[in-house]
Amino acid sequence: MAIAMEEKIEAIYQQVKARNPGEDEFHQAVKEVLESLGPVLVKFPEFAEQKIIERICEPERQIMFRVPWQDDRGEVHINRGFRVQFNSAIGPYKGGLRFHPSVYLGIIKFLGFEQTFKNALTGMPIGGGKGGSDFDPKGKSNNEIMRFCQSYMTELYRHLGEYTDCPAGDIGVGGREIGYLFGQYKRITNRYESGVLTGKGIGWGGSLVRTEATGYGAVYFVREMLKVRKQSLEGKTCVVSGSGNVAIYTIEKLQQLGAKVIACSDSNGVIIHEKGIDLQMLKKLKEVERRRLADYATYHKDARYIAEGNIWEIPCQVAMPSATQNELNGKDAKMLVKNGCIAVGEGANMPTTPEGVHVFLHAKIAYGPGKAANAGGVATSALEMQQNASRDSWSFEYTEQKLDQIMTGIHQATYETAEEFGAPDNYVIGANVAGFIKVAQAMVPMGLI
Ligand code: NDP
Ligand code: 2IT
Repeated sequence: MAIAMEEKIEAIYQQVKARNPGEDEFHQAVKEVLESLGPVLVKFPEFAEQKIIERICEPERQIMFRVPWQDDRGEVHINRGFRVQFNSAIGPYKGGLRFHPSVYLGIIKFLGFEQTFKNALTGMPIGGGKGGSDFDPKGKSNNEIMRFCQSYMTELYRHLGEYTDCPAGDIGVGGREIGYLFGQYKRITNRYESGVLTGKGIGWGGSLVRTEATGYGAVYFVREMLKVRKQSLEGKTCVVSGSGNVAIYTIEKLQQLGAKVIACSDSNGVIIHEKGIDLQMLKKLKEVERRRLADYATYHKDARYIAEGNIWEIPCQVAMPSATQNELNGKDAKMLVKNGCIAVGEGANMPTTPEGVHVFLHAKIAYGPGKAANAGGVATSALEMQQNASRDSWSFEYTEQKLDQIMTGIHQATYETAEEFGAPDNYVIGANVAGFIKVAQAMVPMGLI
C-alpha cells in the first residue's frame, strides 16, 4: 500500500514539473512536501480520492502585470509585478511581497506554496499567497521607491482586500514600502481598510512586535528544539546569515537569551566579530542609514570583514540561515556538523538545499525548517489583523507573549506529528504533514474548489 502511494505521489510530482517548466525553486519546494505525504494518504484515503495534492499544487490564481515607473532623472523603467494567490481554504490569501532582481514566477510560486502550509501551522485563519517584483530597491532614492510602490499598487489593489488577499513584507519590502503601498491602496479605494496590509507603522494600524516577530519566533523555535534535548541557548556560539529584518531580530533575541552571535552577512560578504555582534551599530547601519555590512568593520577594528566569505565555515553551535533560498548547501551542512553545530533554525524560506537537509537529518542535529521556524512573522501579521478588526492595540509584552505561545505551539504540533507518523525528531515531516492535513481537511468539506 505504502509503495503504491509513493509511486502515485511521484507521478503527481512529475506532472507538476512538466506543467511548470523552468520553475526550479517551485519544483524543489513541491518535491520536499510531497516526499512527506505517503503515510498521510494511507491514513486519509479521501485526500487521494479528492485529488487534494494535485489541487494544492495548482495556485488558485496567478497575476502578472506591468509596473512602469520613472526614476529621479525622468528615465522610464518597466518591471514585472506578481501575486500568486495559492490557497484560500482556511482564510484570505496572506503572505509577503519580495522586491529583488532575482524574482520570477518560480520564486513567487515556491514562496506561495510554502506559505500555505506555514500559515496553516500558525493555527490562525490565513490562506497562502506571495507576490513581488524583479525591481531592485538597492541604491534607489525614497522618491523612486515611492513611485515604484504606487505604480505596483495601482494594478494590484483590484486583487486585494481584507477578506480576499492581504500582503506584507519580505526581502526588499519593509515598513517604508508598506507605507507607500498602504497610502496608494487607501487613495485608490477611498477605504481605510487596515487589515489589507500588515507590517504597518504603529500610528496607523500596525502591531507592536511585528518588526521583531520573524527573528524572535525563529529563536523561540530553536529554544524549544533544544529544550527537548535538555539543552538551552545560554552561552551558545551562534552565526546568523543575512543582516536584514529577520537576521537583526534573530540576533537580538539570541543575545537576550544569553547566546553569543559572532557573525552575520550580506550578499557581498561576512562580518566576524568574536566579541559578539554590536547590535546597536548593526541596526544603525542597516535600518537607519541603509548602508552595506562591510562598513561595520570601519567602526569595530577588532571585527573582520571577509568579502565573498562563506559564513557556514565559521565554527558555531547554532546556525540560523536568515537571508535567502538555497544559501546553505550539502558541503556547508557537512562543515557545520563537523564543527560541532547542534541546532539549525531557518529564519529564511527554504535556505537549505535538499542535500543540506539530508545531512542535518542524517546527523540527527535539531533542524527546524523554515515553514515551522519562521512562522512567527506571519503569525504576528495575523495578530495585527486581529487588532485591526477589533480597533484595538495591544502592548509589546502581551503581543510578544502571544507570539511565544504560537511558536511553542508550532514546535509541539510538529514534534508530535513527526512522532505520530513514525519519524521522531524529524521536523521536516512534522511541519509538512501537520500543515498539509490542516489545509486538506478544510478543502474536503468545501467540495470541488
Ligand atoms: P531583508 O530584505 O530585510 O534582508 C535580506 C537579507 O538577506 C539582506 O542581508 C540581504 O543582503 C540578504 N540577501 C538577500 N538576497 C540574497 C542573496 N540572493 N544572496 C545573499 N544574500 C541575500 O529581508 P528579510 O530579512 O525580511 O528576509 C530574509 C529571509 O527571511 C527571506 O528568505 C524571507 O523570505 C524570509 N522571511 C521573512 C519574513 C519577514 O517577516 N520579513 C517572514 C518569514 C520569512 P543584501 O542587502 O546584500 O541583498
Ligand atoms: O515569508 C513570510 O512568512 C513573510 N514574508 C511574512 C508574510 C506575512 O504576511 O506577514
